[in-house]
Amino acid sequence: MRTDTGQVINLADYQPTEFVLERVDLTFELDPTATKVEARLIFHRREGSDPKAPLVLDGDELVLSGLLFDQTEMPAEQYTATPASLTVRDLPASEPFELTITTVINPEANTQLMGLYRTGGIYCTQCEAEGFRRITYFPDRPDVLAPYTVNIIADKAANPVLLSNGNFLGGAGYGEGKHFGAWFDPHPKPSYLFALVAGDLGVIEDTFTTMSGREVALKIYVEHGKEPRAAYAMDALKRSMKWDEEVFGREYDLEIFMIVAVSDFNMGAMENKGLNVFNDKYVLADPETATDSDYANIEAIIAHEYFHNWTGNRITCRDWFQLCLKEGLTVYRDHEFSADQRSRPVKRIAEVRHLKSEQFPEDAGPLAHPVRPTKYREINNFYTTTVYEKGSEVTRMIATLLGKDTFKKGMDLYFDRHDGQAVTIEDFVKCFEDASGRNLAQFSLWYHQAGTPLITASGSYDGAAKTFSLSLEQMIPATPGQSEKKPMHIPLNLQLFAEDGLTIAPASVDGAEYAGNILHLTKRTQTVVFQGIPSRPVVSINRSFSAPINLHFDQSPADLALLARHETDHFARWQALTDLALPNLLNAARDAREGKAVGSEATFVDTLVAAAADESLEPAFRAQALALPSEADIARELGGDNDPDAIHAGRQAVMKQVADAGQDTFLALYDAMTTPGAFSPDATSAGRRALRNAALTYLAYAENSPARAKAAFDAANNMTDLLHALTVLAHRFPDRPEAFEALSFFKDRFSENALVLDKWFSVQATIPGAGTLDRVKTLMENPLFKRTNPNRVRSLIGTFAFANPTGFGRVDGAGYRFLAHEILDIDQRNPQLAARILTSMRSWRSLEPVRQDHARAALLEIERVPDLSTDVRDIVERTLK
Ligand code: 0A1
Ligand code: ZN
Repeated sequence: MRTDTGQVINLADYQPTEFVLERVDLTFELDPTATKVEARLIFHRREGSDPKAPLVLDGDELVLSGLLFDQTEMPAEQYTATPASLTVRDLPASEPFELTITTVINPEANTQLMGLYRTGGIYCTQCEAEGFRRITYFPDRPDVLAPYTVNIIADKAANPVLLSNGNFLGGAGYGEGKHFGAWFDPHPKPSYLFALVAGDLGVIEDTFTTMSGREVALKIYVEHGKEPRAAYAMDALKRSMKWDEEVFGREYDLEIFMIVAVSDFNMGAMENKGLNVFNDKYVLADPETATDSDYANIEAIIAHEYFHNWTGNRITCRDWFQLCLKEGLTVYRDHEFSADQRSRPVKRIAEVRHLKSEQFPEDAGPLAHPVRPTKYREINNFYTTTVYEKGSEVTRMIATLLGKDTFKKGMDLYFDRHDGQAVTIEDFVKCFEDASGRNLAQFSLWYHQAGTPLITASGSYDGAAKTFSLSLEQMIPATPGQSEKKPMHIPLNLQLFAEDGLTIAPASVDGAEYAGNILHLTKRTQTVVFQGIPSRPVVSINRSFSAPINLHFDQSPADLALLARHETDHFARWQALTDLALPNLLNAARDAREGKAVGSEATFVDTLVAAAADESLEPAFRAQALALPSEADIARELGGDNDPDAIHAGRQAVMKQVADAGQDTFLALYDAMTTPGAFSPDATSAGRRALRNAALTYLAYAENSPARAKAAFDAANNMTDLLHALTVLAHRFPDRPEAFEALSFFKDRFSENALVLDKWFSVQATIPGAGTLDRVKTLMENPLFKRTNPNRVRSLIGTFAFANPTGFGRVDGAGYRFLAHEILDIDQRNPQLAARILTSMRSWRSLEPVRQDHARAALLEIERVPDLSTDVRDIVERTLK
């Protein structure tokens, strides 16, 4: 394990390499414990660079077993090799030279899952961000681009499939029982996009004809027997390829596009050129084993990785500080794809829910960092929701500010200008400035200032003057390393409504640029005056969530109810319903803490139940409306001194009140929202299932009995319904035999399916209450719990820590101590996984004092350990700061 070096990398220190890499030729002789890697690298010294400078290559736990210079052995005094670097001196001043580097690595022993490792009997690589240096010594940084040739030699019976990036050159037998395959990738790429896969795999095949008429072979490799479960992924891939041509004008650029699904993977998936490697969770699906949200995730992640071919691969990052250049943009692209494939407002609601529940807490806590950071200690810890999701929101704001056509012009310019390059955020933004003629300097603060802006708004209507004044103030909270913030350029989609629900168009607007519904907020405080307003308006601010901000705007329940009924933007309708719900949930948490009875406002309850029954609204929207803000959402809104038990009790009470008030509606929906006929994962059917299941949740509160959920469990013919019924039983009636029996039936039925077993672990990890910790510990003793499988570890330990506020956050601190213990154990094998799960502690300072003390003690227990990985050391120290 690479333990902490404590080195901080600064953006300001960026320098191009001294040497230019021209070509890479790799030969792998695969062996489970001793794979020989021969890397032939052709370099020349960069023009104008120091003619005496040595060549320094990166390594990580490497042992050099041979070094040739232009095919002859290199004298020992000319180089120094350590596990972490290879330094070569006295190299030619200008002419190209070839180094042949031989290393021997042990894939079987690679439990970090970075570099070349083994999973389910196959060889697989993961090189982003700095995994290639675990394979061979290399200038392992994203601004070193070269074409690669890859030769793979392996035992033929065990590894009939030999894959790498690019186009297949050919293969043949290679001595006794062995064979080889050769691949060439003509597109210069950085090492983080290298991939190799070898083993015995099943495959499904298809083709795609590109916009210029080229036929591309499409292959998805899975474990034998799982081929039928890859069909949906293939369909999503073809739709992604088509969409990228139609919407972004991007055509695929190799003869073949491959996806491999593996069961041990640290993240969701990886966009290696021409050879995407996926966590099998995001490839495999069938109605019996995958939920509607699994299908939606597969569609989104297949698209995301495919879209990286242009945004990430053809144009890549100059350095890792620019990670959002590829990630923020590609998330934006996959969001737009899903919005086009499904319901745009429902997709937007889901995105914003995710952003608020994951990114907002990150931005408000000790791990807050800018979308484009300026320093890091461990780059693996920067694959964050800030870089991804807030990065996507920043791209979305550029599109909002410029308008669709100009945004498209800017994107086209970006693809033209920077194809084949490794670039920066400044290069990206410049394309939009050039395409639009707009100065985006102030807007760029979104990349550089961390923290979620808070906008406080207040309005006043002058009936005599027929004007409506809106005062807006922006405040960007202090974040680690950034105490002072400048005002930002914030695009607010805004619309005025009359009391009858119709839109009002102002005659003119003073005090801010306002065009196409977008109000440009640029100053710390700004008063905007809308002229020619015939009656007191109801204002809808930040429609479609045009800016990722917190908004404080005191609106009466009656005004919110009007927006919930009449807003033409359905995202804003959902927002109004949420704004109606929130004060009730906050009060309920306060009342529960003080032992008072909880009561909900009639306007809120009635409006919510009416929305649920409103047949003019799509079912998926109604299901989103019924899913009240989560306990984590409530905690975030409360802001501090949080007591998870009180938040839970308060929310339960509100759920019960809504359930009682809407019982007839929920019964009617439960009966009506069936999906007869064969299962289809399409958005409309999924929406009906979501609404029916939301009704079931409320009915369990109203009826206070497991009977209906038990019947639903028995009748379910797809995983969405089955898992929902199981969750209702386990979470609402954990001590009843119905719950126990359903859990045991579920486990027996799916004991052979790892992805479904993950769900079984997660359902139990999220049972509310202090008793769940013991349940989690017992589950860890179950032979089905596999410590070496990241999905399994996340499904039990990760889910418990991230998604069970009352169980994990029990008042005696045992949950935090348990986590500390497990993090130290996981860190021994897989630092990335350990560090990621540890980020579940990011909001510890917003707990009430007793829990805070326990949380701090648990963090200190981790910090005290001397041989932590860099990954965990970095997270624990920043979390404690
Ligand atoms: N670039 C990938 C995410 C990714 C990052 C690091 C990894 O290392 C374990 C793996 C994948 C994406 O955005 O999909
Ligand atoms: Zn990505």
